[in-house]
Formats: sequence, structure tokens, C-alpha cells
Amino acid sequence: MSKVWQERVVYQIYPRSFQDTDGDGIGDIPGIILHLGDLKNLGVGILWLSPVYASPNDDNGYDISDYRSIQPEFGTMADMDRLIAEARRLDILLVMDLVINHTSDEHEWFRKSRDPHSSYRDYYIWRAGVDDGPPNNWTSFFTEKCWEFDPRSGEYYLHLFSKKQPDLNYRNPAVLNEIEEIMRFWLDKGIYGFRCDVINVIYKASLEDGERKFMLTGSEHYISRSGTHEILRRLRSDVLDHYDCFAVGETVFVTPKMARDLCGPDRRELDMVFSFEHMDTDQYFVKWFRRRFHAGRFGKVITRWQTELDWNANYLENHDQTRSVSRFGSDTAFWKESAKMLAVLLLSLRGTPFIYQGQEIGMTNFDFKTMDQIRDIESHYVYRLFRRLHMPKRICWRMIRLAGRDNARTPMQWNASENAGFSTGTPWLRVNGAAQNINFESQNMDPDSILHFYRQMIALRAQSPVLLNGSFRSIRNSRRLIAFEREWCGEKLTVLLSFSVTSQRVAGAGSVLISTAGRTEYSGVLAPYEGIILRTEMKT
Ligand code: ISL
Repeated sequence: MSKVWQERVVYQIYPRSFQDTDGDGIGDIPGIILHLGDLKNLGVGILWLSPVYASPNDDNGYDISDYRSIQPEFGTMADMDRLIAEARRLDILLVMDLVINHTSDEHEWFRKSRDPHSSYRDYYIWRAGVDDGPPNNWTSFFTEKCWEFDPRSGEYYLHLFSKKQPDLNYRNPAVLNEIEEIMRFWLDKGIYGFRCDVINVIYKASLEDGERKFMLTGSEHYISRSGTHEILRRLRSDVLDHYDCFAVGETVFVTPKMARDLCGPDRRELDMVFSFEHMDTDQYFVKWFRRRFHAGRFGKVITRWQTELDWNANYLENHDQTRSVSRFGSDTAFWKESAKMLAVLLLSLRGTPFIYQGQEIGMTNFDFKTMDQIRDIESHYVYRLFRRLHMPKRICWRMIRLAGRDNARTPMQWNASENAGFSTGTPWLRVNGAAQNINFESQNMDPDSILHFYRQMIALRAQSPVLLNGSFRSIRNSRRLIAFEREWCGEKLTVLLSFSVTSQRVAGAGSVLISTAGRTEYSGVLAPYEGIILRTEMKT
């Protein structure tokens, strides 16, 4: 029997950019409450909130200074309790972001830890330098060195992300106990689980020098090491097993084999993982060097994960990725067609679908022109790095424009009014000029809109045993077409997805279950960017 988190569709909210209600230009929890009805109408069953905890906001909340309090910009704990209760009333479950690889350097534990004699010293990873330099040659996710010198104690601390995000020390049992208490605190409040941030890097197996690489030197010492598995099993048996909840891990650089070790049927660690391989198919080497999207490459990777894992956490967008319609479809001539076709893809794969805010109305990449419009810390680090390497400004900007995380973080486009109905104040990040044409209100009134199509597709999945439970078999992955079959109890669905700006002949039989082109019969020709699902009953 399938589980609740397998049946439902998850919607990710980036609270900062969702809906501001107090005019400070920053989205807030009352803003989320305001839209619960819209989310219910969409068919969403689970909400994942990017971090809402107290934070100095070096990395927009992924640097937590107090896990038990709410970021004042977002509201109060009373607002949060109200959100949990109102959501429950609508039968929507809430999932929190659990960021436990690191805390903020302003967290009380870290402040105390700066004192070498404090019992908190060992909560973090402190080491003496070597030959007047840092303890090893590792580099951070944000490209710079990942050790910061603390003059007061004469030692360095490790930070895999920014220097305001010191890594916790999971060799210290006290750290695990603290994290377990935090998880219980939130689960006792009635949340339904966690999205666990960079969870497969938490345990550092050694601090030896890493093999030199362009990015992330040292990562072989901490990616999916056995210590991480032990910690995850502890979190499962000590905490998660005692609640009705689930855990999805964000797992960087995982292979299907590593993923099976984290969430396979016989492993009692995570329920699902987010992998990145499909997101890497339009890049050379690292995401900053984008190459032309190729549906065949993309489809092959998706096929591999669908085949090698029993259950995937499927996503095409999140707050770290660029907008899927701009990236895998077309944000010009075939915007509507391709956004709908991508909805068919996401919602007809085997696994739990995750929709990122704005995806359901086909929001596109930002229209910014200069670096000073960018807020994302990663983009600024990377820009500086490439400038230091003497790359021309024009090329550096192009990289940020094509791959920067702010593409997904522009405020939600609710209507065509000033600031797109997101805020009456000055938005913390500029609203995309496309809001005039791409917004929730106009699509809510238009039965042919992307928003309506998402509603239909979500409802279809919820009612279709074959979409929920069926097996997956790839038919074709080519430059212009991704095609696969789902099968369950004598019923077969054939999913045909065009990635082409022209029509194409593709054989397919059966009755039309849904088509982005609104057709009721299929004659063997797919319209540009059409997505269609055909249904056949199989003779036994
Ligand atoms: O953004 C990335 C690639 O597109 C990644 O390098 C990203 O930093 C990585 O996937 C980890 O992401 C998570 O942890 C970070 C935080 O900045 C991200 O927003 C979060 O999703 C540190 O907590």
C-alpha cells in the first residue's frame, strides 16, 4: 500500500518571495496562510517551506541562528502554529527544511564554541593551521576556501558553505542529541517531516587534503560516507520512527547506487532523495558552464533513475535552480505549450512530484541586467572568482544570468499590479517584468492556462492507480522526444513529450487521457512541445 507522501503532490514555498502582508518587501507566514486555499485548489497535499527559522540571512535562512524561533521578518511562532493548524484543517501537511550540516556563526552554540575551553568547542570542527595556512586544501560549495581563522583562539573552523555557515561536528554525540531534540520540537507541533539540506555531507570521514579539483576539492572525504549512514539510521530510529512523518534528503553528487543506500527499501534512513544528475545534463563540468539543453540526454538520466530506484523525489525546479520553462522548454514562442508539457513530465513519472512556487504559472528566469540587482550570495562569490581569473565582465554576467539562483527567487507573480501583488513595499528582490503577462490572477480566470493544466494534471495523478503505482519503461529519449510507458494491473499509459518547435510524427495508440494541445483523439502527429498521455487496456 502506498504511503501518504507517495500519493500526494508537494509544493515548495520560498517564504521570502511568496507573499508579503506587512509591506516590508519580504514574504511572510501570514502571506502563506492567505494562499492556502489557492494551494488546496491546485491539489497540493504537502507544503515544504524553505527555512523560516531565525537567521542573519547570509544565505537566505540556510544559516540558522535559532532552530526554535521564527525569523521575525516572517512572523512569530504564533503565526507558525496558526499556519500548521490552518493547513491541517485543509488536509495539507507541512514539511520543514532541516539544515543541520551547519548553523549560522551567530547561533549560540557557535558563539560559545569560539572559546577553546567551552563545552561547545567540539560542536564545530576546529583545527590548528598548517604552515601558516589552513588545516587542509579543501574548497567550499561557494568556491572560496572553507576554513576561517579565528584570531581569538588561534585556530580555524570548517565551513563547506559561506564563512557564516560553520559545519557542525557529527563525531560529537551531543550534536546529534541536540538535533534530535529540535526535530522532536517541530514534530510535536504537528509537522509532517523534513527536507534535509545537503544531508549526505554531514559526516567528515577525514580532514586530509583532497585531490585537487576545479570545484570542491576535498569532497571525497565527506560525500555519502558511512558515518552519515549511521547518523541517519539514528535519526530514523530515535525520532522519525516515532511519528507519522517522512524525510526527503537533498543529496549532492549522488549516484543511483548511493541513493539506494540512503533510501532503498531495505535501508532505514531517508524515504526519498533529491538527486541532481538530470539537472547536470545541460552543463559542462559545473553549472556555470551551461551547454545547450538536449532532451535525449535529459531523458536518459531520468530513465536511469526511474529504473534504478523504486521511488524518486521528482523535481524540475527549486530555489537553487533556474526556471524549468526557460531551461528545458521555451520561454518565448512556445511558453505555454512547453510549460504544460513539462507538467505532464513531472506528474507522470513514478515518484513523488515536487512543484516549486511559480512553476504552476510558468514563471520564467529573471530579466535583470546587472550584478547589483542580484542578491544571491553564491552568485556574488562565483562572479568574484571568475573576475579574479580575468574573465571578461560580459562572460561572467552571462554565467550568472544563465545559472544564478536568483532566477528562481524573484517574487511570486500574483497579478499584473505594481510589484505583481507580492508586496505593497519595495520587494527584497526585483519582480520579474514578465509579471504583466505571467501571473496567477489572469491564469486563474483562463481555463486554457498553465495553472488550470497543473490542476488537471494533479487531479489526474491523484485518481490514476497506474500513475501512482505503475512501473516505468522508457520508449525513446531523443533530441526531440521523450517517451515512456507506465503499467499497472492491465492498464498501460503511454506518455509522449515533444521537445520540438515543429510538429513530429510519433506512433501511439489508445484513448487520450490528457493532452496539452486539448485534443481528444491522437492521429500520430505531436504538435510543437505537446505532451500527451494515451491509455490502453492490456489483454490478459
Ligand atoms: O545551488 C547549488 C547548485 O545549483 C548547490 O551548490 C547548492 O548549494 C547545494 O545544492 C546545496 O543546497 C542547499 O544548501 C545550501 C543552500 O545555499 C541551498 O539553498 C540549499 O538548497 C547551504 O545550506
